[in-house]
Amino acid sequence: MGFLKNGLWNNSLRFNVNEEGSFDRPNSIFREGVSLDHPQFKPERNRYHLYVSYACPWAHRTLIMRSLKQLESIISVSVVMPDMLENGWEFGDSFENATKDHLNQNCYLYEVYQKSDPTCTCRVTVPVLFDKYTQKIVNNESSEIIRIFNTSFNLLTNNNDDYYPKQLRSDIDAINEVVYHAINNGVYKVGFSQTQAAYDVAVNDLFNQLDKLDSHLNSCDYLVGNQLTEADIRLIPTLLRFDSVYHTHFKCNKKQLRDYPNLYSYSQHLFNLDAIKTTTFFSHIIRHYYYSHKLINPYQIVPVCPDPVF
Ligand SMILES: N[C@@H](CCC(=O)N[C@@H](CS)C(=O)NCC(=O)O)C(=O)O
Repeated sequence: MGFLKNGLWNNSLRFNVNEEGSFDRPNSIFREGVSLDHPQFKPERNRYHLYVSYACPWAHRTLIMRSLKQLESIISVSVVMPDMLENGWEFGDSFENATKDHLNQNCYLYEVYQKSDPTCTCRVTVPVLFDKYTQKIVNNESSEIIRIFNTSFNLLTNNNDDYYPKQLRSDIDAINEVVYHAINNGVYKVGFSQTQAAYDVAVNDLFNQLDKLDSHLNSCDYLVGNQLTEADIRLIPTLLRFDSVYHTHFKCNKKQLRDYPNLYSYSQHLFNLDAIKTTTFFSHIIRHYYYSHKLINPYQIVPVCPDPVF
């Protein structure tokens, strides 16, 4: 772990917490779009590169959308190694399915950030959408990268599937808001809490929301509108990681996913979609979490996990 300060790498074990001891996720700083109207970033074949970790739930949603929208031949990908230690995310191919940085031949992801902005002060996170022409990061916020993938390259792919359709937007926005705070970011708030009070609040929010979603899914197959939408694509990466890592490593252990009948069958159904199955790598997930957070697992012990259910 670590961060960039004025363009220089600082090694640090710490993550941001507020005065109450609750995890505070910093905002992503690169927030451009890709469109015909954009002054710089136009939709073009082979122009953009996606940096991901197979362990990371935020990166996972971008990989799912890239696959659903048939962007594999238009947007290339590099996959970091699962361990995120003194130098942050590293490139290499010594762990199965991880890759070197074929684009810029960097050793570390922070070098991609330095190339884009040599004086930036920020955390060095995945996913990153990088422009090969200008050598700039276009966007490092997953919720925006999936919107870019949903529409910006339609003219090149002729894939007009819409995972954020106009008539469902307000329902999708509403569920995204709750799922982000209580579940996607919620598991991190539980796991990185530094006071009992912060933990109690976050863990209650998490399981209250999972209870509600389990009831909601009693009568439908998808979160919104009985079709696969962005809301499902944002939730499923967290659910797939739940029993293997969040339950034990982040102390989200009131229940496992398999204890929720509807959420569990919903997760199995989604996992069996090609775009989700082919982008899920449990070996990266398990290795990353138990190895990379030395503050909460200093001896990097990988516990016996329940058998994977997917
Ligand atoms: N808001 C960002 C969050 C991305 C994020 O926090 N990714 C984690 C991996 S799961 C990361 O790279 N963390 C490195 C760090 O914070 O130093 C997004 O959704 O894209």
